Amino acid sequence: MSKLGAAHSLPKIVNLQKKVLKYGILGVPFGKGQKKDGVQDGADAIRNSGLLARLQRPGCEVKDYGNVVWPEVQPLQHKFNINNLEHVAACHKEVSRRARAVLHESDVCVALGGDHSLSLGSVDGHAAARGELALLWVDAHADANTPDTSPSGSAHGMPVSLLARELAACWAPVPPLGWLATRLPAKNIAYIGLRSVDEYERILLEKFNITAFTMEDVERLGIASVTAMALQMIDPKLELPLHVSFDIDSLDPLEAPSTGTPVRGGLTLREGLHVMDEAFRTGRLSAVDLVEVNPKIGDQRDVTNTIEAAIKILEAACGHSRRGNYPQ
Ligand SMILES: [Mn+2]
Repeated sequence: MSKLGAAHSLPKIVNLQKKVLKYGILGVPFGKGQKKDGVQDGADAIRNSGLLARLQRPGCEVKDYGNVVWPEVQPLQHKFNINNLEHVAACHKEVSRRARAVLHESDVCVALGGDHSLSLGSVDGHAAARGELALLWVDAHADANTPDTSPSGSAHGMPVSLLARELAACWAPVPPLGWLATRLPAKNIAYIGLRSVDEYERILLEKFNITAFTMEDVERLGIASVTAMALQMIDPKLELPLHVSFDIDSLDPLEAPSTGTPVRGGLTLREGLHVMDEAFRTGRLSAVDLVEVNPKIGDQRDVTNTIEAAIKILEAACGHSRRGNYPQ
């Protein structure tokens, strides 16, 4: 069998790691983009399980920037099918500002959720700091409803439609979200892990030709091919900053049960780790979202398993290799 050093990408990692990479952690204790109590406590629950100490390694410096704090909001009369719109808009405007600031001092911004609506802010802040991005959305769901097509009105099911340039024509301007400047080309977006796609989302993904590897594709092609193709398609010239938005519900509920909208038949933790390992190995990973961990769902064992899975994914984002790392 192959020796440890014979694997294809190992020498490249050594080159990349001549530089010490700085990671900034930003907690987003926000859950009003969905309906279940508890997800707002996800960031602190992950931190309190020893996250920072776990992520540190030679070649990787991790700084905690604390939790995002956003201004009090007044209830808003509006016609949009976005629940808690005033809170969503106020929080993620601040997430955007903070993520941008973190990226001025760090190589990588890690946004810890909180629900997936926070990616409105983290992607916007990332784009403000670094320009055009490639976005890899790892999720059981497409999160691509527009305010008009959303069955629930929950903002965590809408961020992709609100961030994608071509989809902007599909929703009327929402004044409280006027700060949201990012319009990512649809060709820069790919999904991995889909298995619960709403009818109108299906139409939008097809219409705008958004790269989507569902669980069926993972089944047929394997996670290694799917990941390589996704990264290639969103950034064919291998030059763009990479944003990985990782919803813990992409993992199978047997691996990560404490989440608000679990769907059976998902990625194994090993498959999730592979995606993040490869994202790190591009050398262009500059933002990660880890969202939808809800420590109020399930029993203690469920919560522990879910947090542990989240930390393992974040370790991979920090370059912890299952092959072992070299000393600096
Ligand atoms: Mn999601």
